Amino acid sequence: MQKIQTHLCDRELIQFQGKIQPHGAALVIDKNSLEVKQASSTINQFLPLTSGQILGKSIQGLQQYIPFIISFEHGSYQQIKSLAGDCYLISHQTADHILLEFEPVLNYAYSSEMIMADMLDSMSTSASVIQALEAAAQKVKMISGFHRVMVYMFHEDGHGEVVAEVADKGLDPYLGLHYPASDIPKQARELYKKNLVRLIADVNATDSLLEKNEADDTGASIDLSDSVLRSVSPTHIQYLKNMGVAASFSISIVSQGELWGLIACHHYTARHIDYRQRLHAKMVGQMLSSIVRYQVEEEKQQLHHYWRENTAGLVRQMRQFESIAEGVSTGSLDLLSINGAKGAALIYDGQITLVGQTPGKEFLMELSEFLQTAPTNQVFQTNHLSSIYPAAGSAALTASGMLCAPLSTDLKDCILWFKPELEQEIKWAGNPEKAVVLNPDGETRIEPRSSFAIFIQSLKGRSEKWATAELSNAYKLREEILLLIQEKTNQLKRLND
Ligand code: BLA
Repeated sequence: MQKIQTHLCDRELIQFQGKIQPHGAALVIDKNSLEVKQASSTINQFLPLTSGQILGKSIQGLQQYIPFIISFEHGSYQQIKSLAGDCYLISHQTADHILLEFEPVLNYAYSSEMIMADMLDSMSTSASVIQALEAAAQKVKMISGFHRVMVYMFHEDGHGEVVAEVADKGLDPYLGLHYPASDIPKQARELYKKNLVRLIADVNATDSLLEKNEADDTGASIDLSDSVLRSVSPTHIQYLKNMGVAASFSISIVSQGELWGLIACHHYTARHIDYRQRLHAKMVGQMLSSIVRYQVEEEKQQLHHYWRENTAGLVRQMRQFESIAEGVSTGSLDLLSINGAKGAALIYDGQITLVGQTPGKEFLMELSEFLQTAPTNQVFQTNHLSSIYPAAGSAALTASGMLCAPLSTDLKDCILWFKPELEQEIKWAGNPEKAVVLNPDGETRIEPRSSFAIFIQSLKGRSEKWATAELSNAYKLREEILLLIQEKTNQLKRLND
């Protein structure tokens, strides 16, 4: 059920709602005719014209109000005078339209040079990635003035964790809390990879509709992906209200083309920060993205490289020994050199050879018999062995995770690697099983959870997950051992002939 509901979240077309947040105004202009096709009802706060009066006019005819529109370049912005005082005029392009957005300029003291210098300074003095994350959260707090600024990191399965936090005194910390993947659905993550910041200035505000002439067929199909005022999914608004948050601001952290996390900010009253403040926060996010890219990813890459080199080394070493068992257990490299396992067993020709921390041989013989009933003869893994083999519960301490490389089709011969149990307690902000609830009205409406009360899940019998690099090394070693076995059999045959 949870799956179906999550799927419903993923389907909402968040960039095609045809509405904007009411602290600014928007015009949608046809690229060819330069005619105003849509106008938000709030346009009269910035220009002495109502949306009705503006619709159908050529943008060139509005030059007395918007004197400096020379460039409609994607992402360009300029400051102009308007009825609402100084405002930013921000321009974006879609396939057929130009989107012009108006937003008030607010008092804001910092220059981009200052933010940049400050960020570079703390980047160069941060001793660890966590310190860099904290420094970035500090900067965003300074720029935005939000009550709480968090760095929210995604785990491999899509759920997230607050890994750094700067919050005003008196607020309960969210540091260390986990949130289910469905809190930020797929299409939102895709959008956030391209559009790096978003502000929800007031969850209680009524959105302003993009109005159009009746005869017009542009409809709500205008793509507001790049809009800086885009109205936000009602489900997410409800989520923020349930959390007690009145304004939310978030900045993407992207590493190697993937959304690595967000800097997520909360305010407990409505809060508008202006376009330049958001640009500055975006800059901090981009710098943080490069730290993550270079430090976190580099560390991972280096480890994977090390394991890969060791795999090649182990293959060479194996060939220098009389038996495979000796080759993978007695030299300077062994079965534990090629991945993060803490124990390994080679089961070959009825013999068991152990390396590191493993369950006893009796247990392994029984496990081997169970594995012979496995529906595959390919490399496979689990980080929760007792879920497929309940008897493993007793050996969880050493063997919660198992990676198996079969060496014969009946699986009598194989290599097993083990990872120990992670003493893990996950603190969820609300029960993750109830992250999505169906609206009582009908099957197709969904709602976010209403309680964020801490829910402790203790994970027993689970190990750290196996990385793709660990699997590919197991494949490689298996291939080489099969080759070696074949060569030895051939040699033996030649000797006997
Ligand atoms: C969007 N969900 C978001 C965003 C965040 C979160 C940060 C981006 C918008 C923003 O800046 O507010 C989630 N916010 C969090 C989390 C923390 C936080 C985890 O502060 C932790 C501290 N949400 C649900 C369910 C659905 C859902 C059940 O709980 C789906 C039905 C949807 N979340 C949802 C949608 C968006 C979203 C649709 C996109 C909003 C948009 O950009 O229009």
